[in-house]
Amino acid sequence: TPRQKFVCGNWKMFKTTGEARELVRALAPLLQGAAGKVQVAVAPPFTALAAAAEALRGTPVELAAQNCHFEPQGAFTGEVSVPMLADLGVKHCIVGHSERRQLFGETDEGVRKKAAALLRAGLLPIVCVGETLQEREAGRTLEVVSRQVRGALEGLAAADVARLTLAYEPVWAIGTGKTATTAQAQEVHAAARQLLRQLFGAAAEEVRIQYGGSVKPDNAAELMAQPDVDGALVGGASLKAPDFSNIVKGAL
Ligand code: G2H
Repeated sequence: TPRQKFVCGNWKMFKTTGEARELVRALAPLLQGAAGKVQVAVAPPFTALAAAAEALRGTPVELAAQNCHFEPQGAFTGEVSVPMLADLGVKHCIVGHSERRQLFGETDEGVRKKAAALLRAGLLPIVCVGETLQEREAGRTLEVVSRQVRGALEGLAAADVARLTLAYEPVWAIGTGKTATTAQAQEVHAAARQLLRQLFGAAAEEVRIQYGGSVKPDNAAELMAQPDVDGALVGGASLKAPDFSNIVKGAL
């Protein structure tokens, strides 16, 4: 399948505007060769999006946000809408990250509304799913991931689903230094794609499925060599330009 690999850096709650500019400037030259063959994006916090957009101008690296609200505007104190993100040049948006699900009460239904709002506006959702350690140990991984995929995507048109990215991030591998083995990742990615085939037919072949959870320069290439691992969502290692660029090169 000719799915282009897609690597996105999730900066989480790190980097002021000045630090964001600095990181983008360090990153751009390192990625010259690879971006173009691999789709690359960075997701700074809201406050650094404008500065990052400016620093990214003229580079092949794309801009992503980490969250959004599903209404275009309104009395939603503290929230940021999809049109506001589009206005800054944001192309992708992470939705349903496990930190948002666990720490901020985000539900499958909320994730679905956000994904739909992004697609309506022409932005591209990166929809995160993944099981906890307790769920994995209880043998419930595929059941949990299926519920999350259905919950986030059911009701969407196949043509829209084809444009989005799914990110499989086992919660026990996030920021812990524990990475899923390539076999563990491939098993879940293949099951997720099979479910997408059932729900959306041929569109499933176009959906990129990223792996996330302690992706590092030394495990990225092997993970992304799996047939259903189409890229990576990178947290900690995306905050250092050489590490992130080496991860991107692992997709080549
Ligand atoms: C998972 C990942 C990025 P890290 O949250 O989304 O973070 O690579 O630090 O485990």
